[in-house]
Amino acid sequence: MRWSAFLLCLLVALRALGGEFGLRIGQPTLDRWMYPFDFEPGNRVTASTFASFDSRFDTRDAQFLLGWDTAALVAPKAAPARYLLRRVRVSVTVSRDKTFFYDPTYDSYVTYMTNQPGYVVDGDLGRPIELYGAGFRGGFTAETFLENSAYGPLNAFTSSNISIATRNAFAAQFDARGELIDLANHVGQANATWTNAPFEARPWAVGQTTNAAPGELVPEDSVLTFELDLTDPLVVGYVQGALANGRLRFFISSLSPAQQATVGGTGNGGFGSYPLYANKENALYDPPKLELDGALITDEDSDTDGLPDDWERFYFGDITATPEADPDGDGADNRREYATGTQPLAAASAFRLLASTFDADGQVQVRFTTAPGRTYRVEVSADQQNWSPAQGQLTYPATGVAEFTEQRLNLPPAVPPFGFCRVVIE
Ligand SMILES: [Ca+2]
Ligand SMILES: [Ca+2]
Ligand SMILES: [Ca+2]
Ligand SMILES: [Ca+2]
Repeated sequence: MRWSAFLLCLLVALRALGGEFGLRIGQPTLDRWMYPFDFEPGNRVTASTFASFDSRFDTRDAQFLLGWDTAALVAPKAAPARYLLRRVRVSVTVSRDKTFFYDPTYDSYVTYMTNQPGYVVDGDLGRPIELYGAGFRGGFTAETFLENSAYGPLNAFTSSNISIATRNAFAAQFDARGELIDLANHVGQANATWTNAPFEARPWAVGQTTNAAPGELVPEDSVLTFELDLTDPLVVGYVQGALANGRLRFFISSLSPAQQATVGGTGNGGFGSYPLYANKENALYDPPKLELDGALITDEDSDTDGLPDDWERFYFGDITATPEADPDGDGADNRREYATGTQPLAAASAFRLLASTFDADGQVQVRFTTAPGRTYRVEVSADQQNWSPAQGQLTYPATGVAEFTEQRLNLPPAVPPFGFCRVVIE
């Protein structure tokens, strides 16, 4: 009794209330094979990912949802920008021997559209296994969607009444507006209810293994490791928001060919060559695993220099950094790097205005770099005294770059066009 009380205290003390954290969670809170015809969701010992080119089904037909609840290990409910990340890594164990070819690099969507214009032959054997964020619909959220929640809106469905793009949880990526979108049908799926144009997916990670060379069949018990792309502020922002929420959710998805005939659709149907992974219910193989290293930044500032201790330690290892210094020589001193959410030891990471122009109609366009966990708004002024918010749209045309276009002119253009704008970072 005494011993267990002590253990409890120790666990509480280990939870990161601030400062560095290093999670090694060898068991997910939930894992779910997200496939329409999984009639025992949450209980299966294996999950697979594959494509269907039958127009009745999502092209990314079988997906694998993974979730880790983190609130017991990293304090939730802080502002998302306070969670700084060094590494986010997910790994899964392959539970069937040599059923798919190892491809460690992304294949463009055009390599799947075998009988459509624009088709390009896949240049390397096999299909990559990809990791993405998780999106929810049908009233579900990361809180409420569980291992055994309903697949979609129908209580009972058959292969003829199920419709595409209706699954309640789906592999998702950020679109140009910075919103999470379902990418189940991005390679040119077409039917009466789905007429969207194809688009490129951008995996947050592609599964890597040392158990096979590219193009070789992957043996049973291989570990596929997904190292998250932390150069994308939107992806980092997703993980930050998940830690603040105490629930981290990812999807594994691949367009590996499934063993079924291609009915008037596109793609390499006909031969099964898809992977199988062990779920946490599987006693024979290691379960999916999360490794997450970072720091939670609290306000504590022992040397009262305006740079929080945790921030200084995260980047410099101690608290001797000064706000005026610019150790990476990018023109942004440490105070500014901290305020704008950029990295003080990386010259490529700094807030920069990349362009500010009037177009032919006198509409303002501003391009600038972005950082994780920050929001941006643009204000305009004729005299640099009175500022008003610009009405317009923020888009993310490239990784780490935002573009603001004013939709309704607040400031009539002078001749020649002249005015001031500023970007406010929150
Ligand atoms: Ca390939
Ligand atoms: Ca300080
Ligand atoms: Ca700097
Ligand atoms: Ca920098």
